[in-house]
Amino acid sequence: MMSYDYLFKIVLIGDESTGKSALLLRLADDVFVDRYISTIGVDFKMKIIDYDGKAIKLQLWDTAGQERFRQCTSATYRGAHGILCCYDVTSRESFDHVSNWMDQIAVHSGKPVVKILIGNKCDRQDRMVAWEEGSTLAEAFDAEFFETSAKESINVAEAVAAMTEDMILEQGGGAKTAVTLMGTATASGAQIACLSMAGNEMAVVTIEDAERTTWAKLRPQLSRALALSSRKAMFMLSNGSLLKSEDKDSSVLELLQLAPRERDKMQSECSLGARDSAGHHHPDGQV
Ligand SMILES: Nc1nc2c(ncn2[C@@H]2O[C@H](COP(=O)(O)OP(=O)(O)OP(=O)(O)O)[C@@H](O)[C@H]2O)c(=O)[nH]1
Ligand SMILES: [Mg+2]
Repeated sequence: MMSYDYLFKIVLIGDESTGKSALLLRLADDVFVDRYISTIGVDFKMKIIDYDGKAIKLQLWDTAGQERFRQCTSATYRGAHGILCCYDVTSRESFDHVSNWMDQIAVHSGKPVVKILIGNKCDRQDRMVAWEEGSTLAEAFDAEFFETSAKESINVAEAVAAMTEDMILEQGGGAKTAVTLMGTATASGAQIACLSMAGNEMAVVTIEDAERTTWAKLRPQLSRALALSSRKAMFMLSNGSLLKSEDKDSSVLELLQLAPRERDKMQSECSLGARDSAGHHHPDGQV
């Protein structure tokens, strides 16, 4: 058997037909099946992923969304490190039920658990729930948010990478590395490049409308770069202050501290400092 550094239990929950089994299949076997076969009770798969040079073994529990299985599925929450709570972006009803599912987590999980809200089927044109609605709801439940498509393989691995990062943190691992976020304002928006300590460029995200793009929107886009670079990143603004959760709605321009009229010539830098195991912050990334 392959050895591993971490073992995490992840449970998929949410209304029936939101695509939990499809997400599981995409994650574990990288396939998609169009036919709907409603899950009976609980299904289970194992997957080993590489994260930050470590082998992470994921125990993936796929539960039935149907009401009649509720008692048996809620028993699987116990001992979970992470819970993926899914709705279907084409089903308003499944979105309205998210808060019930979140309440279930609070009742049954029994310890702090990493939660991710998933708006699945984002490939479909007939959506009923806007991205912003999902993002706002996720924040209310202190969960990260991703819109995914199990069908087109969009954001599925990214959501799990973000979850893995948080689960490792929960286990007490402090950040040991840091990356710098370089923001360059352009005439129409902004570009943000993630640079590692060694100076390798890891990701460049172009923002079309920097005034209206918020940090909360940007986070999923940067998560892959962050996942590659550090276990936990603390964002520091150019004036040295830490980015707090209240800042999440600030526009990228504000965060980069660029005055709109100056944005063509100015280059602003905000760095991702590192935190040592005692939680102290190291702006230069040296721990
Ligand atoms: N277009 C599209 N269809 C999807 C996606 N994910 C799942 N589906 C389809 O939606 C239907 C339901 O998917 P499942 O994964 O079985 O749903 P589930 O949440 O496991 O449902 P229960 O097991 O009953 O709780 C199937 O027909 C899937 O093919 C997606 O990302 N995009
Ligand atoms: Mg299923």
